[in-house]
Amino acid sequence: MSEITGGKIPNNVNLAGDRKLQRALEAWQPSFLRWWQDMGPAGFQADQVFLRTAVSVEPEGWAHFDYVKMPDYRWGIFLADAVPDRKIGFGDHMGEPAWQQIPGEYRNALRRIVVSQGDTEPASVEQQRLLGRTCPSLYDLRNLFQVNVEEGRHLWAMVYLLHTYFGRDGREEAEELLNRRSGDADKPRILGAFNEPIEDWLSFFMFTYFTDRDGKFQLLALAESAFDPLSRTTRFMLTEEAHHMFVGETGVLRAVERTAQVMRESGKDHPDDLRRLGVIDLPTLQRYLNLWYSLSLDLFGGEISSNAATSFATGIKGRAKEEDYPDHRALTGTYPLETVKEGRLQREEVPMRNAMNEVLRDAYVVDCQRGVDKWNRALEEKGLPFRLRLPSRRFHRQIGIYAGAFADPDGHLLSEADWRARADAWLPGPSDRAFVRSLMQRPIDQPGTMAGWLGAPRQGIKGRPVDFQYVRRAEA
Ligand code: BYC
Ligand code: FE
Ligand code: FE
Repeated sequence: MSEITGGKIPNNVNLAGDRKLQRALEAWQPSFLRWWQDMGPAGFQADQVFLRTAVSVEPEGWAHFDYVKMPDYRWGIFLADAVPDRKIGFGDHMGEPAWQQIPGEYRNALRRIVVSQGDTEPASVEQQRLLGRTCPSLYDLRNLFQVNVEEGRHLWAMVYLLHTYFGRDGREEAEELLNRRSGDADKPRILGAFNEPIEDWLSFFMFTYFTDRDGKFQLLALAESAFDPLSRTTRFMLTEEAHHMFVGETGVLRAVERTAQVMRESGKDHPDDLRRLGVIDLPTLQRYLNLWYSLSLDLFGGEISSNAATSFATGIKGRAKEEDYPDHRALTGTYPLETVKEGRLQREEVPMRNAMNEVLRDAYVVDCQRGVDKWNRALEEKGLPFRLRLPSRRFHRQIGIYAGAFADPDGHLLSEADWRARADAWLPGPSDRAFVRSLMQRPIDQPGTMAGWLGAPRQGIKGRPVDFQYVRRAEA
């Protein structure tokens, strides 16, 4: 059963029963709030936002919806209910009791993973901090802030683990999580995609579709962890994550629908004509998709990884939905990979444990395709022949075996010169970005009104209508 104790930090971990830990987290809290004021959504901290707050882990009723000023949001610490007598489900320790404390020999490896996970959460808030100024509707503005406050809570989730289980090192890492900055030359965030700018709402929707979905799969893999507090923490984080991906999927869908509608009404399909009509042409949507998909593929790490093998062997990190796999030790068998040797593709059999990053990426790719299919159904319904698609996983990679190669979206290898000559057709260039930004010059802040490039959502939030006042401006 979960129970919420009052006090400064809402939680179901009986913080009041551990005064030392409670003091340490209460000392970190002002630093977090300072970071939120400096790096959280710029210009909206005094406004009342209709937000969901996690208040327990009960499947029915874990969330409370109401107006709140973001700095007053109740960021809490919640672990999913314990599974009684939970056993380790994979790797060399399979069948042994799950760990309630960290075995000393695995401390560094676990800390690295918790820190990498924790680092992405504030990074995404930093990346998105200026978007409110150009929101396409109040409904979307509210969704942006919902995502932002929950990424803030995910940071709390990892800081709880660092403070509780990693001693002084953990406390230092918790401070550092507030000191790195997305895109900073000297103190960047740890993983690649979290240093890329998100300057427009199309990027935001692509990010929440593709990059938050990396979050889903990493969290699913960590939910299998032998380290039980990590498993319980990530299981509850996944509950919130679903909404972030919904924001991305429906955001891209609404952009596609609006463009398709204008294409039908005007009978035009040339990008220049559509741009003049104020909507995002489909090839530009495809280029943004190519960018955020490839950046997100990189987040899974190298295809061949001894780190991944060690994480699996030790029980630190499993596969998504480990119970669906027949063999939980993965000591036999290989994974067939197409590697690049001297500019050519070549098949290589990799020991299964060393391919665990790729196994997780496979599950991710399948999940990504589902939304793309929905976007394409919207085009089909309008009788339009254009189809969006996921590029090859060899395209535009910066991590792993394809990092030095140059592949087109079909996965064919090219010379660097050929690739560069054609990259403008595949990835957003300066003129694409300038055009997309030109559609987003000011906030659309009348309830129910949508920017011209974006369709209306099917329904509002928590039974409220689409034209509900989701954000009440302080000065209005
Ligand atoms: N950028 O063996 P390798 C989310 C490093 S998203 C820069 O290939 P390994 C969210 C790697 O650290 C989910 N560096 O990979 C979404 C290693 O460094 P060292 C985030 C990278 O170790 C939206 C070296 O390259 N959670 O929650 O298996 C909004 C070789 O490593 C990158 C996690 O990622 C990269 N992309 O690591 C908000 C889970 N990739 O050891 C939130 C935690 C690899 O040589 N992290 N490197 O210094 C992990 O499980 C693993 O560390 C990785 C793969 C998935 C990152
Ligand atoms: Fe998150
Ligand atoms: Fe998220």
